[in-house]
Amino acid sequence: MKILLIHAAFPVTYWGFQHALALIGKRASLPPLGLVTMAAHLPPEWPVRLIDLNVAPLRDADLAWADAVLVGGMRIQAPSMHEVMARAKASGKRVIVGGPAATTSPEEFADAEVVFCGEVEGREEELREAIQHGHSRVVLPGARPPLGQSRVPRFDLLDRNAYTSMAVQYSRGCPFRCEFCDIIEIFGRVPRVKPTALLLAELDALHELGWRGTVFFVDDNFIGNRRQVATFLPELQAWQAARGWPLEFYTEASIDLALEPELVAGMVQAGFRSVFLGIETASTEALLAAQKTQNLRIAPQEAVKILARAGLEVMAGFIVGFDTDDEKALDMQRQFLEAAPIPLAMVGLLTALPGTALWRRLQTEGRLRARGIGENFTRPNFVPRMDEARLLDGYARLLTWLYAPERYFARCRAHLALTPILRQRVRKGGVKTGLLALWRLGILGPRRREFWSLLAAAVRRSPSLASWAVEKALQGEHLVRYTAEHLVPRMREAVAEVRAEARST
Ligand code: B12
Repeated sequence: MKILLIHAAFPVTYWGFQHALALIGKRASLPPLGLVTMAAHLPPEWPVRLIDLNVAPLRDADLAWADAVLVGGMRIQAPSMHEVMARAKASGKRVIVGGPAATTSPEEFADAEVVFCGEVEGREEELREAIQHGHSRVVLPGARPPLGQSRVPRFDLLDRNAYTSMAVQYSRGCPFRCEFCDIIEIFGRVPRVKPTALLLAELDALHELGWRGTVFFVDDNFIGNRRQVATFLPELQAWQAARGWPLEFYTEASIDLALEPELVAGMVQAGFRSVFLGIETASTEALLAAQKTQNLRIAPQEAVKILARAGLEVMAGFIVGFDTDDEKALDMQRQFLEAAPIPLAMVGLLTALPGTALWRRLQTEGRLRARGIGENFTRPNFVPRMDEARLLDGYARLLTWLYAPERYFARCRAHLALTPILRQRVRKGGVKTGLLALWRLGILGPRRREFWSLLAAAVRRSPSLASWAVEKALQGEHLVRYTAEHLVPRMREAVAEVRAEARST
């Protein structure tokens, strides 16, 4: 069987970084790790090709080559997934869909011959059957497999130069029980950890393919199993040291990481340089109601500073639209972010994801909305408690304020003031990226003053921080433009829509 893997296209979003990538000749920030992992579990004699639609278009010749087309993506990629499936079916190919969207919302893929839900590890026979014969339309997940059954992803299938970062996964699952999170529903509350030898073999594979630079550990909570992580980090550090520190890592973790100085030090020593935290809100009331009590174990301002001083830049997610939120809560978000050394602060509207405790509660309360509403980040997909027009208007103002260029660069400088001077290496390709950024942001860009001022401040602290400053300016360019050109105008339309609805009822 000739297998064509297709990673569906993303719309322009905060996380897509499209405005930054275009400046440095890259196509996407991260590769489709799910697809290349799944590919390693296909029969080895089957030829496989991969097209990431965020990197290259799908040509008719690709479809003509394949016997079966396997499509993957998140719910946000669903429009592109349906488009691909229609093309594949029109050329008479069997279509199998899998990955996050198929797993959480199989009913939305009536257009696929087979919807393969859940993880593939240990299910190689089922997967082969599904592709060859397609006996059952929806293949439901079985027990959650131990990660020792996973295989080294087929990184060789990727056009690696098109990405700014590569990705690996050390664990799946998270021990906490936040009401809005679907991770615990999909991957469970007992974090499963990969054997160290397997994870290091994955890094070996990337290294042998010539990858140098950033690698994202896509774990739901990197410290979900602290004991295991504590034994893994020294091995990772030794791996890096033996190869002359070829990689820099970033990951996601719960905020109580800041209460674990040894783990933090271990991460920094192994080459982690930043971490994404779900801070969500400064409102204790909202955190208690959402059962995110781990965030009450340490003041978030304190946690961010501890991590930044240790050498981990904090990226963080924030949520507005909790049932307890009112205008005061939006002000609290602003006050918190005013002083925060968090350049990448991602503020989103609360969304009820299918299968979560939040979804079930809102369903019982009759507050879930029909499909289609709330799927493009501009309205909640449920009836909020706060007056909706005021919530959306407050959210749009918060974003406008947060990603005003002077605010963004002020947060970068706040981080710079805390960060220690750590090992930084100029990477293959780094000089070219730097020069492109200097030209496009520093000479031609609309925010030249902010760019040079951050670069100068960074170099004054240490010349080794120059590449960090360039990276922040690039990311900022996307965040500022996405906010002003895409999200806020759409939010304004959403506010008008809500007001019109209110008038007509
Ligand atoms: C890395 C990541 C990202 C990266 C994207 C990387 C990329 N290029 O795909 C970034 C940071 C950009 C990102 C962004 C977002 N993400 Co994200 N992300 C993840 C994360 C943390 C890891 C994904 C991963 O690589 N997993 C590792 C692989 C090995 O696992 P896997 O994908 O599940 O694949 C396994 C199976 O599903 C299966 N499989 C996978 N594909 C296929 C295909 C076929 C045909 C088959 C048969 C099987 C199969 O095989 C694999 C091995 O078992 C997940 C959480 C998670 N734990 O998965 C969230 C997750 C996928 N993201 C999610 C969301 C919501 C988002 C955002 C929309 C958030 C936002 N509000 O903006 C954005 C949108 C993306 C964008 N660009 O705009 C949701 C998706 C929910 C859903 N049902 O669709 C998840 C599950 C997190 C969550 N809390 O719910 N994300």
